[in-house]
Amino acid sequence: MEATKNIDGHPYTHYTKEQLNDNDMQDHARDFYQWYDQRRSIREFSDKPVPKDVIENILLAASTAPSGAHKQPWTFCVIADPAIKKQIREAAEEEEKKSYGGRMSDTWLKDLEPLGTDWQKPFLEIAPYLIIVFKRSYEFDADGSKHQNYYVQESVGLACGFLLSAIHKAGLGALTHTPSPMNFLTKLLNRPENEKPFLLIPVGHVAADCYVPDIKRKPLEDISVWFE
Ligand code: IYR
Repeated sequence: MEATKNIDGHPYTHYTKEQLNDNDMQDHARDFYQWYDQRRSIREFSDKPVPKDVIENILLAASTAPSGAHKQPWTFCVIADPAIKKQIREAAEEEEKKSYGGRMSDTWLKDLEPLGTDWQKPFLEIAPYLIIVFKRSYEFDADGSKHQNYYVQESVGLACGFLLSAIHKAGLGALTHTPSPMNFLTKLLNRPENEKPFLLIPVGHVAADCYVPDIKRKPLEDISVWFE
């Protein structure tokens, strides 16, 4: 067995994966679900510092997500600077004030009531890190022409899922925050025109006195249809 191979003029590397017996597989799948089920979106963060290399590894884990034609169409901006966090909070609250004050429909506001959200976003200054995920719709080729990326929404969504998993694994909490519209982040962080903000994710330790809504996840029969 060769470790590497050339197929149709392209390099390939041999890939193996540990096979589990059915018992171990059942244990792993159940344990993973039960561990995942403990993840919650939080809005109450501790300001306790988090080592920088933890965030670096969380980003590396996110970047292992599959992406259309392996274009990896994401950029993660990491904000620890209190002055920038303050600017982000102020700009986000300005948008949210307008959203909660009339831009969101009554049905939407009613749907949010059990989550207890409002226009105020103190966690944007309290959480030690803000990760702002940008999607890259296209790239600039060396000659300056544009090269479209593929399935950008799906790819970046997957990377964000991986990111949230890595945050959970590190014992930290996060919120998938979507101040709307988010284009103030492009300006504030001086991002190039091919990047658009996708999600704003505060990351940090869960506050000692944190409460989350007592909401339930849908049971398997409501989320799956089986054709056997
Ligand atoms: N972006 C607002 C409103 C909001 C919208 C949804 I959908 C949520 O699940 C939660 C909040 C905010 O972040 O408050």
